[in-house]
Amino acid sequence: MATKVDTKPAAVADEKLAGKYQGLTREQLIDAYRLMYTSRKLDDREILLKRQQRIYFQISGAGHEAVGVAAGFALKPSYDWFYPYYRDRALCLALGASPYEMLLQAVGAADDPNSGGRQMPSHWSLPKLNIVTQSSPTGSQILQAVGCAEAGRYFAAHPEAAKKGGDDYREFKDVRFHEDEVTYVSLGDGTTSEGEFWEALNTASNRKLPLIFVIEDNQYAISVPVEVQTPGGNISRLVAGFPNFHFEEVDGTDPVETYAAFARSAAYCRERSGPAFIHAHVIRPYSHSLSDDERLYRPDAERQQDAARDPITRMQMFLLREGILDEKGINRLEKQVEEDLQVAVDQALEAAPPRPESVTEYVYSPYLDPTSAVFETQPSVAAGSDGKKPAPKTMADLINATLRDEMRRDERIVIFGEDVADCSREQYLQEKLIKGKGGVFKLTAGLQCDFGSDRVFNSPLAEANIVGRATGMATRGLKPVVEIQFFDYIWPAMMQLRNELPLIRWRSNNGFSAPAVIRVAIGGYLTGGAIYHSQCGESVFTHIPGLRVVFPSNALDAAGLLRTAIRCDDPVLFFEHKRLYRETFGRAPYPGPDYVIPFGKAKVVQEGTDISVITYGAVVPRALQAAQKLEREHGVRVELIDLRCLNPFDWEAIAVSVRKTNRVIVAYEDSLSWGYGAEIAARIADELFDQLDAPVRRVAAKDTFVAYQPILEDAILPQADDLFRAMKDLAEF
Ligand SMILES: Cc1ncc(C[n+]2csc(CCOP(=O)(O)OP(=O)(O)O)c2C)c(N)n1
Ligand SMILES: [Mg+2]
Repeated sequence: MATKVDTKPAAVADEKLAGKYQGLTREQLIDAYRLMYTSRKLDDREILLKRQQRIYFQISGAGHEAVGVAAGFALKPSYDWFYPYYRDRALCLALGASPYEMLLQAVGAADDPNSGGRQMPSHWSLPKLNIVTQSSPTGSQILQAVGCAEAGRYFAAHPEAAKKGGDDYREFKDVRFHEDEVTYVSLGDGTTSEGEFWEALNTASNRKLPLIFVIEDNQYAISVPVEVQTPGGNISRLVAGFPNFHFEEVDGTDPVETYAAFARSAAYCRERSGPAFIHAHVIRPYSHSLSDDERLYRPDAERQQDAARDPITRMQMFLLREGILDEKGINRLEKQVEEDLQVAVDQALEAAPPRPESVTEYVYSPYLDPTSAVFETQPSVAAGSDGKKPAPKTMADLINATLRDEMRRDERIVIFGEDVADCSREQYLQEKLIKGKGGVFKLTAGLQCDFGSDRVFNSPLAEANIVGRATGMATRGLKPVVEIQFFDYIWPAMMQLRNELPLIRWRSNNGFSAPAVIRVAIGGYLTGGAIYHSQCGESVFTHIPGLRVVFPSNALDAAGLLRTAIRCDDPVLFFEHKRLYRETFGRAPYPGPDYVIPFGKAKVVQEGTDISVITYGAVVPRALQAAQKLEREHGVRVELIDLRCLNPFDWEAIAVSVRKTNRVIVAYEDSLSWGYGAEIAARIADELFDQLDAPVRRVAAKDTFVAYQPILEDAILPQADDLFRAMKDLAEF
């Protein structure tokens, strides 16, 4: 249903009505009521189905129907972009989603176009309509919508970048954009308390993005009233100072007034004047969800006041009063809606459930496997101009060179993060007054100068902002390669990293994907780095399905793996050890612009026959030092394996080595307990038990924090001496 009519005010057929109903025609007003009524009745049907235990969850859009339909009329499906929240049933219907598609999600059917039975009902995701997969954490959609709006604008400025090809992720990522497209994002009044909301306002305002924020203010967040969330009780008053915005505050139970607010806001955004903010006052007549009974915290009088503003009744009265429909017409429309719904319900209840074997589908890209032989290449080292072998470079140099070459090759790459630009005040660069910064570790130095400020720029000091925007951009087909300045400060982005970025593909059943790259400076051994500049913690992230995690120990691997990260079709967390950035160990000449290394392939750093040491990152050079000493002094030959990639990891290489040596140490820099080595040790114990001549040992940091005083730091982090002792012990076991 939901035949979409052209809703541009300029295209109004009946001129006489143009002023009267804010440009909406009689047919549109009838259609609005049909959509609103369908939305409400669909909620009612789902509630019944839940009570009959035929579906497993229900959350309604009741009371929010008018604002949804108004937005749906003012904006364009499959043209504009939508980041709705769970109360936006009427919006999705107005954009063209069918009740049947919604019911398929409620029953958890294989054919559910939103998620294939993976997400709760009202978690909208309809690629054909540009309705982008939503999740359950309140507010995590907002920064992604910012990134989406940025991506649309970027493609408009760089249309060549939208082209397919390139023998990489771009082959599988269709880009669609329109010069004057708008992004819609909605949230509840309670959700305005989330920090990510304010981070999004910041960037939308600063960058004058074509983004409409919609606050559906029903005065409650479950049982918590708006004045507890919002000082003064009115969000419009708080945000009024943000520059560049067009603001609207409306009665969101009135579809005509709300439509006008959306039409003005959309026009403002389409002409690229900046973002818009629509604060719509709505009601919530059905409690928060079926698990909530609002009578426990709202007296009858208050609830009755809300009921008097019910948008369904109001719209019905409006149509009657204006003579647009008479009672018979209303009855006919309602009857038709209910009959259609019955058909949809009957059909949905018959729908087949998903296959249990399908649960691991789309955790990663089904199109491009970064572990495959396609990514096996050899370095191609060009001789210097004097014909001599080029000088070995540091890891920092090669990462910088790789970023530069990839940016040249792929115009979809954008780089942002804290301090990554050469200089935000461009005129200083133009007037050659300064040299430029390019990252606190200088990894991005010169990239802004080479590729321009719309491809390399500073973010606000807000890590969720960085990862959330990157997720939105990657969803649209850009390749953000963003930087988290210190691993120690990745935690504000944890919601995006745990619940969003790596889940986009799986939860949308391959409807969307977000293959962004997050570079993170990690690790200790800094002499003075202390607690908050030395952290590891990689196992927190290897525990997240859907996220590739890479941790190189030397310059050559960093170059090859970073290139694979950029070209691949999955989100990648790329750890760069700060201590290794400029180390003498592991320097290499630049391996050329096409050097890639497959993920999940370990490197045997040195072969041995007596003990296997499985490690990665900054422990590699320390373990090598210990192994060489052990061989010199005791003739013990250690096989040293550098995993390089932590998810996926090279189980085969470990198994081959353990079968050979029958003794194994897993060594890592992070604190011992629950660390990355626990998984490897468990798997060895499980699958290679009969190969072992000694217990599986772990060498790692003490279960404490990394202290400032170098004596303490040495005692806390695993040193070559600790590794030496553990290797010697195990050899003698
Ligand atoms: C980050 C997060 N915290 C808590 C919840 C649980 N929760 C779900 S909805 C909700 C209230 C949301 O209120 P509001 O933003 O006003 O939207 P409304 O439901 O009123 O439309 C809460 C606390 C959640 N989903 N996500
Ligand atoms: Mg609310």
